Amino acid sequence: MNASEPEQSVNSTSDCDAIVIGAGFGGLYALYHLRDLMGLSVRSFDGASDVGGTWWYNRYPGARVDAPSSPFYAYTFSQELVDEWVWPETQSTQADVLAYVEHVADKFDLRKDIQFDTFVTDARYDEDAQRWTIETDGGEQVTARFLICAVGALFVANKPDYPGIDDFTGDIHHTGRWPHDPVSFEGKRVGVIGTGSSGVQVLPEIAKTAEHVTVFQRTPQFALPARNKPLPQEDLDQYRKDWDDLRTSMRRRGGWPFRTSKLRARDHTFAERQERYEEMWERGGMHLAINSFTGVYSDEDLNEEIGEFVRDKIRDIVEDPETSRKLMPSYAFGTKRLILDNGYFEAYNRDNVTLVDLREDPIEAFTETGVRTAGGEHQIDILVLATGFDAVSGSMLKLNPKGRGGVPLAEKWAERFDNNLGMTIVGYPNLFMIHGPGAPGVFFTMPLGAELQTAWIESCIRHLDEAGLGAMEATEEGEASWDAEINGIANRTLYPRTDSWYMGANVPGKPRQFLGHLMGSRYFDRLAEVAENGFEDFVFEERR
Ligand code: NA7
Repeated sequence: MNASEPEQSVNSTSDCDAIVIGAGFGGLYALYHLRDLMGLSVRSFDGASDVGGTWWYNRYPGARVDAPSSPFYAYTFSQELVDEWVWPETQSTQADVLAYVEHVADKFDLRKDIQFDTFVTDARYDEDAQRWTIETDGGEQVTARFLICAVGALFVANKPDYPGIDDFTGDIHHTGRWPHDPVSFEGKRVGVIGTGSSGVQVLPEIAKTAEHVTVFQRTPQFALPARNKPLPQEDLDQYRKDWDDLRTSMRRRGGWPFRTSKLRARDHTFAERQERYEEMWERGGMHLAINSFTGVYSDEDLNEEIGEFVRDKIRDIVEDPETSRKLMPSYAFGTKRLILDNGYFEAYNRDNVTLVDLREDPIEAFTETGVRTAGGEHQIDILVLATGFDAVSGSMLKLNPKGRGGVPLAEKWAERFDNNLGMTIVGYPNLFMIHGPGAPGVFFTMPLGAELQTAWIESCIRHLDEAGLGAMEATEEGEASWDAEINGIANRTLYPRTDSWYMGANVPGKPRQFLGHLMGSRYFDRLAEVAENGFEDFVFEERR
């Protein structure tokens, strides 16, 4: 079968054991695990036209994995899969990741149980029947005992509502909803709003052909050189050989198999520290953050010193002093998502790239032909919104499941995204989130995180079945103690001091709350412990 032509769903059972919403890394694995390893009847739904989730939508030029990538940003459960897949580069492109996900869907024959181009518009829990009923935008209803929400941590696009933006007559593309037909920038005047990972990745690509690019920057960012290169065959061979051990290390070391530095900054002179930063900068990727000295995310002085080191690098790269000044990040290094770049700062040395600092020169309004800032008019043919997402909680709220008493999640989560173990919610029995708030999600390798979370869902289902129980649910105490755990960990770091999407600060009106569990290894230990202890924190109902 041609991967770009998804097979029509052959599974139209209207009552099944589990419904999986989402066919990205999380949902695909859940479908595979529940269906093939547990023998459950499962139906999956996705609004996209094929598998891939985030990687299906975010196909803007320059999109790549922005964490240690090949071969770790991939499923770990199948040695055969590891052995047969060739990752061409160290930082995988979106196209390579998508090709991989399509391969997985083919290999495990997943598409036959996924209904594409189908949004789940409603999900309701029937307390008497102990079942979930979902409704699709095609008007179909399907019921299941278990509802698995793998709805994506980065799905709901955050779109700015500047005055007049709807009057703009040029093309507008959000990086998270990029068109499938190539967008030509040849000879065009392009505006890019946003300088997170997406803006930083897309700028050098657009600048290659555009007549002019104007970047509208709200917050200057730290970005480290990705130093992407072809993945040497001998490295790939070694990874395959060592896969079992690597997989264990990934699980034990926060998602990646690397040891982080145990060196203490105070045991080294300033000159020695600078030498080490330089070495890590040259190695590229996340090395400066995880391999220079211990405590980069918690030790204010060390953090500031590394921040200044990166600012010096930006000063060295960017030739125009005024542009360089505007690009200086001032928040604590690494407390917004660290960006891996491929020529971002260098792009500002091109004659066809200019930077508008929105802190000094804010957008007043859009016109039909461009943007008016306090400093003047900027004529634009194409507007690229690299403005990010209502991250982590946004997609659950978009689904807005109705739990006990028909209470919509939007009501329960009006002030705080309360949950237990990042997977379960009081009032929403037998509903499980993958990569939801309170889980390691974006702080861990997401494919492996999905495998481990799904394994826990299996233990829940087995527990229910073995004891003849019908439903399980988190408790208020469990949610409170989970909230304390998440915040306790985050508050020992510098993360909460920065306005970032990790804190929900990028979306106007969103409650401020740290959205992830920063210690993946400890998190998965906790899941295992809860299962071993017979789910003490949960309440159960007899099966009706
Ligand atoms: P991010 O990291 O949320 O970046 C969005 C950028 O857009 C960021 O620079 C924002 O500035 C900026 N932004 C957001 N809203 C506005 C408005 N209204 N005006 C001006 N600028 C704005 O999203 P990305 O898509 O880049 O990356 C998300 C994740 O996807 C990334 O971490 C990877 O894991 C993949 P701010 O910093 O909030 O001031």
